[in-house]
Amino acid sequence: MNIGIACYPSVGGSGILATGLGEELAARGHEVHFISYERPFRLPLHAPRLHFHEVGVSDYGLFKYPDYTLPLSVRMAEVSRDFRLDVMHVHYAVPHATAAILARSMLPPEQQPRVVTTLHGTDTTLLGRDADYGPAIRHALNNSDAVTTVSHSLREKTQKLFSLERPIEVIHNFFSPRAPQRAAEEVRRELGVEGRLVVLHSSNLRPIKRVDLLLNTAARLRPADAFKLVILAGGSFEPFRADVRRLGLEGRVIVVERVRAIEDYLQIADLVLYTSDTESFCLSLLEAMYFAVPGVARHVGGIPEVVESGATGLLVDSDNPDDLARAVQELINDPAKRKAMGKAAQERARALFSADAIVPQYEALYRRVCGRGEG
Ligand code: GMT
Repeated sequence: MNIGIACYPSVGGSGILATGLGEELAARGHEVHFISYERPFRLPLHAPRLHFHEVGVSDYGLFKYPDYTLPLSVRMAEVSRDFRLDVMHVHYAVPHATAAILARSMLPPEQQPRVVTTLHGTDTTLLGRDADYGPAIRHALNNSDAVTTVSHSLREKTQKLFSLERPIEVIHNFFSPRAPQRAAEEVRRELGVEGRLVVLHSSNLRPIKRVDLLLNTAARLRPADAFKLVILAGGSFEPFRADVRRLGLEGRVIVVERVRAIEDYLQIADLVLYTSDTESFCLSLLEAMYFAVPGVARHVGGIPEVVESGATGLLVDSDNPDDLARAVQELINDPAKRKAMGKAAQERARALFSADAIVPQYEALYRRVCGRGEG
């Protein structure tokens, strides 16, 4: 099939998932066309059947705010027409779903691709609730040929919020780990964490991630010099420097920015810690599971669909740092338990959230919306 994929190209779960999906689809013989304002950062430069089409954004002086939706929809229509796309699969509704619906309506019926929209999280839970976005998102979802969410939890929230006239299908995320680019010892040396236990956190640091809670939890861990909290920051850490000082965490928190090869850091992690108020899935937890690293996280959103608490990690039903620290401490104090949970986490990731388990579900969906049988 000829498949278009629109996604955010920068570091972020929806873009990582979309890029991984495109690679897997190309490996399975499909022609895959990525459409975005920048090349997705994990997209290989040269790979058979993988193409990238850049969207130009105008800096026309009349505009107070640059517009992305219209040039995106024009590019989508061009790529659909020129490469005879069967499906346009958009990741994250805003603005991709709206642009795809507009692109489709610009084309004559025989050139129109089927539009599949995958909701990833805040496109429902934050923007969906925003009166300035909600009606446009609802319109785009109702006019998509299929809508998927990355967890049952997100499906429920989406149904409740939008009361769509159509079913929503759940297709969980997957991850295909790559080999680390650097040796573990080299990464440890770079970070200065030799001989220390590494607690890893990787996120865009937005308010929903609750970095305040992350730091307050870390400040309670003992002995204080036994661990380092390594934060892979997809956003500015500056607003949190004062918290680090106030909590006496200087020297124990290491911030790394602009990480491209997440695998380099996953290979040296002993556990991961996520304190978000909500996560539709938390792809970062799955990435860690692939490296046999157990996670501690809050029991929110779709996280319980990813982590089986007590078996492949520990989920905490509280936003109290004492409760979170107790769970982390349990894994710090008991290396055997940590190891066993990590191994179980890796097995669960491979069994439930591998490309082989998930990608055929998308292929079947594409075939169905194109009227090529149930798949
Ligand atoms: O929705 C977002 O905040 C952005 C999005 C992203 O692009 O990183 O994250 C969401 O999608 C990921 C991939 O499906 C999920 O793993 C994240 O849990 C989800 N974030 C939230 O729900 C807050």
